Amino acid sequence: MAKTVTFDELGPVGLICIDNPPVNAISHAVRVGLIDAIAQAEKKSSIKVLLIISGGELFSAGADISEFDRPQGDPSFQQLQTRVESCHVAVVAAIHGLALGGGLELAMACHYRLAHKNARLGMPEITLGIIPGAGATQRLPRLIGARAALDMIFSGKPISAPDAKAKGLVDELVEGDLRVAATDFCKRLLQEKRGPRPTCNRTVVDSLDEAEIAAALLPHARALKGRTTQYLVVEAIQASKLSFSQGIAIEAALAQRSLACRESLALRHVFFAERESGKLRGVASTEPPLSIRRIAIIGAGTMGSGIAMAFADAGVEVLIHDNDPTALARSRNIVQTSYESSVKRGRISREVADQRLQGIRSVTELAEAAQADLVIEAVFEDLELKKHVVSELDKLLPEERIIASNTSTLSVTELAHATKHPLRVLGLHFFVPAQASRLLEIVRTDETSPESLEAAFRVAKLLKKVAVVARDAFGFIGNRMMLDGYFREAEQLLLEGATPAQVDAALENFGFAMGPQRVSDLGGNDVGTKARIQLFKRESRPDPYFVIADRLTEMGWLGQKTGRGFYRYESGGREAIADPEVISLIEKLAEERGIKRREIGDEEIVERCLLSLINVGAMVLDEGIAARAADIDVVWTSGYGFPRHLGGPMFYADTLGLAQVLQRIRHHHERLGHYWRPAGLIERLGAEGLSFEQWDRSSASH
Ligand code: 3H9
Repeated sequence: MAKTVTFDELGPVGLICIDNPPVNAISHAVRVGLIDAIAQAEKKSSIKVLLIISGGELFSAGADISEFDRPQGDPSFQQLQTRVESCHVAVVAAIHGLALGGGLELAMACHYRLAHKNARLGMPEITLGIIPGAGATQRLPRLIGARAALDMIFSGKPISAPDAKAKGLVDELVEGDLRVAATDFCKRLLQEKRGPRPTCNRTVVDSLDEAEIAAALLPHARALKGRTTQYLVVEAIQASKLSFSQGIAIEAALAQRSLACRESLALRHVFFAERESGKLRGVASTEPPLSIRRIAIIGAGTMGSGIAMAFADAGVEVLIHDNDPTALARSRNIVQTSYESSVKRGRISREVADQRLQGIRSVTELAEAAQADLVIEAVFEDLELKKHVVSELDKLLPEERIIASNTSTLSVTELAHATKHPLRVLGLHFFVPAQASRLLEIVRTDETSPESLEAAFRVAKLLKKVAVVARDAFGFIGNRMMLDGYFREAEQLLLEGATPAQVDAALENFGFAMGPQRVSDLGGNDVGTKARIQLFKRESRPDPYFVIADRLTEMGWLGQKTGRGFYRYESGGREAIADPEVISLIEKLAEERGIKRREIGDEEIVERCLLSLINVGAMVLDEGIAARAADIDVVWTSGYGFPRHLGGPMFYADTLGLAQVLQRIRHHHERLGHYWRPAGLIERLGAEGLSFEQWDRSSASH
């Protein structure tokens, strides 16, 4: 096995290099290697200073998350940090790329820290539902103060090296070759007779009262809603006022607690699920990968403009095509306004905004768009129109180029059959706003080639989006589950007696970013109605469920954009105000259907909406539309506002236990009728006492 840590002598400097691809995670093997290297160095009287540096593109992404399920063993992180900190010669960490979590904690145990000016340093543990457990809650306050430490740990986001220097986390910034500069720094330490400087010997200069803790939490309140880790972080940081040994013991106990909690299991599940869903499984491309330097978008509507920005933001040249010059002008305006607003908010510089805007070129001839490496059609959601566009593109584009459709409702297979080369056709389902949303559903037909899929994955990587493959079928993964399960049940609950505000509040308290009725009003009830018409037409099945939303559309109560929908909105505002007229309408619709309305509790709302989501999710899995339950979790946590800290609907079902899920679905089936028919997969797994996670594992092994 290749060594993950090497030791070399550069005169008086002992050079310890971590080399554990792909991200230099501090695995058990790395900890052993580091301890060995220090021991080796200490035996040599010629070594007067130690330098810890890493190979590859980053210093370290932190502890090896895949080892969290087992005990740390010897040496533990704490044993390693103590060994580094108590070393009798000075130890210097030289940081490039990223230093995250346990990687930064290792650097904090070193006596000095250098960072390349482009490096970033952060404590992302909270995003995994754990508290930093390798000394950060004790050393970080000693280096940058308790308040700044709290903020950095709550945010989970890395800070820049210059910021880290300003805060006192880094001693010097380096431009150019880090290894050379760090070796020079070590020699300077020797000349200046500066020896070990243990962080643990420092004292924390500031202390935190209740008001300061609340103020530190405030900017992160939304991201941390419903989470428990934040309280453990506060407890650990407060312990930094005690002696170092007392504080570190408290941190260890709290870290252990956080590792075992459900929140952490769920967040770690999503972390690995996202990485797994982004891999092309079971298909092998034989062609060299197509490089994506220029892309064309057909259709300059809101979606087309958003997709154009997503690519321009990634530095790809964009051609945007529309037959209608007015549409192109409107699109230019959308893009310009969006970049203006990013400049005003300080997200990007004016220079970058101008550069991106220039990277998007309007064209009116389809032949010009055909010069692109990949073409995405985003024209109006009309089957005949889309068929015409793809067949024209098929005639113009060389055979190896990919044609993608951004349809959310139509059959990608039918579109593919409108061309002579169905192998190169697939769906790229972007979500609104395309330039900011995280999810990209990649829709494959039975004929889509491995090369086309490979290109789609590269698009996702390029745009930094989370990719999930769905087979072409009604609503793909996300919309199928939403329409046949979650939203359908929300409408039924309204007819049976709940109010829109009650349904939304119950699901928002559960953890959804936004309740279903507020989502409908935001996206436009007409958009939902149109999509359902297309979808149900495609399936040739009736849509008996969305009577309220469809009636609102008929009445022109389309949501926020018209000031009325499931709620009222005053003068273009976004605040959803309960509307008694909507309640009367719901009562009338219920009466027409012979439904006797009753009091419905929040618990019933949450249970029914979630179980119907899970039940349809299991059908999606059984029908092969999604390959893994974990893929469904990725779709729902990254694209549909399902609370990430609950792991996604299928993970959540596993935590409830599938036998229990089955029993409750059967109960609703008996009471509410055919549309609650239990999914065959849940019946099978529930009967055998198995979980979706086990199902994923067993299907991966065949
Ligand atoms: C911690 O440090 C706890 C301590 O306080 C205390 C302990 C007691 N471990 O994301 P990518 C894998 S908690 C294991 O596709 P990118 C990843 O699964 C840790 N594996 O690349 C993937 O593997 P594969 C705190 C890891 O360039 C491969 O590396 N640290 C880890 O888009 C490439 O990853 C974090 O939370 C890890 N720590 O992004 C940082 N990290 O190819 C988590 C990555 O087999 N990591 N892998 O699928 C990240 O944020 C991103 O991976 C990073 C690179 C930004 C580093």
